[in-house]
Amino acid sequence: MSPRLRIPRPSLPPLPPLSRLLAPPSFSGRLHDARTATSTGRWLGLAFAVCFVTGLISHYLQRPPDWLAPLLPSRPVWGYRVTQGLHVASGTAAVPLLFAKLWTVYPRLFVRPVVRSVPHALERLSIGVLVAASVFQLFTGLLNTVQWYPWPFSFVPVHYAVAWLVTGALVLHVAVKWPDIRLHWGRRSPGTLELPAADAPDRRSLLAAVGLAVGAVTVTTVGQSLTPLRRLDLLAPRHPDHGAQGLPVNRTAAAAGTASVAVRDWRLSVVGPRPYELTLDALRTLPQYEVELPIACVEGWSRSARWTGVRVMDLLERADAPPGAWVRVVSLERRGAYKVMEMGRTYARDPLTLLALRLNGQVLSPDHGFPARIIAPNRPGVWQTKWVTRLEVMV
Ligand SMILES: Nc1nc2c(c(=O)[nH]1)N[C@H]1C(S)=C(S)[C@@H](COP(=O)(O)O)O[C@H]1N2
Ligand SMILES: [Mo]
Repeated sequence: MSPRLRIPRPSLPPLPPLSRLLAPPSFSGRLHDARTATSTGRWLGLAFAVCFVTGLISHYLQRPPDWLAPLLPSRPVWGYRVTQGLHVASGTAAVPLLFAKLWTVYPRLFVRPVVRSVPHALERLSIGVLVAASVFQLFTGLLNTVQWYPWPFSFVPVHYAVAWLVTGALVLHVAVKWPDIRLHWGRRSPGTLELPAADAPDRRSLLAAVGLAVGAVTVTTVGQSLTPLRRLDLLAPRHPDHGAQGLPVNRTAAAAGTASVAVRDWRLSVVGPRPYELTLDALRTLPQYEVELPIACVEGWSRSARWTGVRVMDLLERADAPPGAWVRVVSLERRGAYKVMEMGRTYARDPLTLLALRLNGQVLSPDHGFPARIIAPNRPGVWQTKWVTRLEVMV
């Protein structure tokens, strides 16, 4: 008789009792405590504050109410470059910070009872709003920097509205948590004193890792606007050096449908008290000025260039525009959000504001707005209108 082959029966580990499966998980250690939450929270709060303030600046420079439009400053010329560079950099840095903060506090999801009282319910609700709005804001903002809009709503107004939602919920959150924040802010918070020695490196490692992640995303993207660091710009969607004539392009002439403009037929028309028209050759015979100004795109990239052309103030004077006049600039582009641009009198009268014909010493390429484009100091890139065909004097 042959020996019986013994096949071991596969054995599964015993299931834990159902009561344990349904019980909320328990968290020990210091990585989920109030002190770690305060440490990550203050950096996230700083990033959100910078993002909100620079976002408001961007909003009011782009869509000023009527009373504000004439007051917007055209100096410093690099102002919008700095504020918008900071906006996109702080928003990008907020992504790893938000991950860290949510990971630190997620055990709070398992707090039982779910609701203790009406104020407790309201507080949890406000945190739900804060988390949802923050995740939405950073996610859609990041996709906007790569000009990808996989949603049915218009980005700018939604981004603006949700910014207020995030900020309101954040102010409420800080107010509610103020006693905790105060307790755990300083180095010698009670948390530190009670801390078992073995746990201390843990928290430091977590914060160091978060700092490293923030540093890494910042250093590999910030070169898109901070051009001395552009060699390190590995992850930003635009590189300041890549593009026709050494300048990135957001909307090409082909996309705008202006590639086939017949230059022979092109005229600049200036509508005002004394209207007139100029051919491109006639524009070239007017006094030309050269300025060094950046294009600072709302999506975060920015690049300085040398522009040559006719001063807008000279063109307005020729049309007998009164000193307080503002200007409406119309592009050849048939459709598109940036076909028509309005320019307050501070920009219109600024000697640096040009109807540019040349870029870095060469005739404008079609993608940069041939035959003529606007370049003005301290303005969002979206209002540096390309393929200009008409200036309308407004009073
Ligand atoms: N007519 C018109 N002008 C426009 C745009 C446009 O879509 N249409 N895009 C604007 C945007 S968003 C930016 S950032 C700058 C970019 O200029 P560039 O392509 O010459 O770098 O042009 C601006 N001028
Ligand atoms: Mo832009």
